[in-house]
This record gives sequence, structure tokens and C-alpha cells, in this order.
Amino acid sequence: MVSGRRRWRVTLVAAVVVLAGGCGGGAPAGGSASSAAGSSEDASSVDPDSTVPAGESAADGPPLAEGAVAPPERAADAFTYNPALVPEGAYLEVYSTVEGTATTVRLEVEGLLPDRGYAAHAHASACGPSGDAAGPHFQNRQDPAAGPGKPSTDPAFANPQNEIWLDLTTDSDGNGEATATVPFTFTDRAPASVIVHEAMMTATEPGKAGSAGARLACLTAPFPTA
Ligand SMILES: [Cu+2]
Repeated sequence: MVSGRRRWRVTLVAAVVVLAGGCGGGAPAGGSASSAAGSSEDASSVDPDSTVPAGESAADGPPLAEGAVAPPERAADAFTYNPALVPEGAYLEVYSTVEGTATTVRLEVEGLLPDRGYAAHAHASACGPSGDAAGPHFQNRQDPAAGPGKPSTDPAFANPQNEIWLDLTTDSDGNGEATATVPFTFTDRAPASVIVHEAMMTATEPGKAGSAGARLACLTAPFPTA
């Protein structure tokens, strides 16, 4: 995102060039102004004050939620329930954007175990002292056969078009990301967290669909409703 300060600086440079050009003719002054503005843009593309980390596009916007995980006794919004598999200090970030009738959610992780798959999903409730606090997977169409203590395992409901699955594989530094685009937006209900699971992939077969093993870590992420 172009910061207001940066835009202002570009405007100043253009104004100075126009002034220096004086009455020497509109066209040359205009040409100088645009090339000066261009070089100013180039110089500030590595602006250390930029809020957009290198490698991310301006369209990303700020994360919906982010945090370094800590054990439950010291965590507020970012929890690890298994520091052997999600080390304390690992960083989780969640982004969410709506375009028309589709929602795109991205999970970025840093500091997990290297070269490992982790299943992950958006869950219905906020994180808490234990992994159970986050409740079931968020479903757009809720499985009528599911309920407390009885997770949805029907592939008609527990699938990556009706839920938000963010399974990822880390690189050799333990970093990774996943992006899911689903054909719905949040109306009266929205997810409230993202959970990272022990399984390397989310199961899809009937009776097991949506299963992904123990809950390793949780980031509270208050997705907005419409
Ligand atoms: Cu999950």
C-alpha cells in the first residue's frame, strides 16, 4: 500500500521540478516531473517504514489476526498446545478478503517444524486454554448430523468448499502458507479462530472427512460478519 507520507513526498518532488522548470514549457517540465516521481517511487519501494512486508502485494492489506504462540498459561490469542510440534514463538498470521460472493483466507506460519505437513482449518469459536475451546470447523452449510462431541464427518458437509481448509507444508526453515478460496461469504456466522493440527493432511473419506488429529495450536481470528 502506498502510504500517505510517500504519496506526499512524490507530490513534493513533482512540485519542485515544475517550479525549477519555471516557464520553460509545460511539456518538458511535465516529462521531468513524471520521471522524478518515478525514481522517487523506485527509491521508496524499499522504504523501511513500509507496513507491507517484502514479497507481499499491496492487495493483501493488514492481517485479520497475528501472533506468536505461547503455552496456555501465558497465551492470550495465540496458543500452542504441543510445543514439540508447534514451538513457542512460532508466528501465525491470518488474512481474509471478500471478492463478490467468494472469500479468500490465507494462513502464514513461521517457526514450525521444517519440511512437515500440517492440517489447518478455520474453527467456529475463539481459542482457549485447551484445543477444544475453538469448537468444530466453521461450516457454511451446517451438518445437521453433527453436534457437541460429534464432529461432522460427512463429506457432503466436511469438505473444502463448505469449510475453510488451510493445510500447508513448511519449508526447510519451518515457514509455510496456505490459501483457500470458498464460494461463500460470512453473513450471520463467521469463524473465530484458526487451528493447526497434528495430521499432515485433512482426511476426506466418509466417516473421517475433516479429521486432522490433535489440535496443536490456535490463533483467535475474529472474521467479520456481513
Ligand atoms: Cu481443524
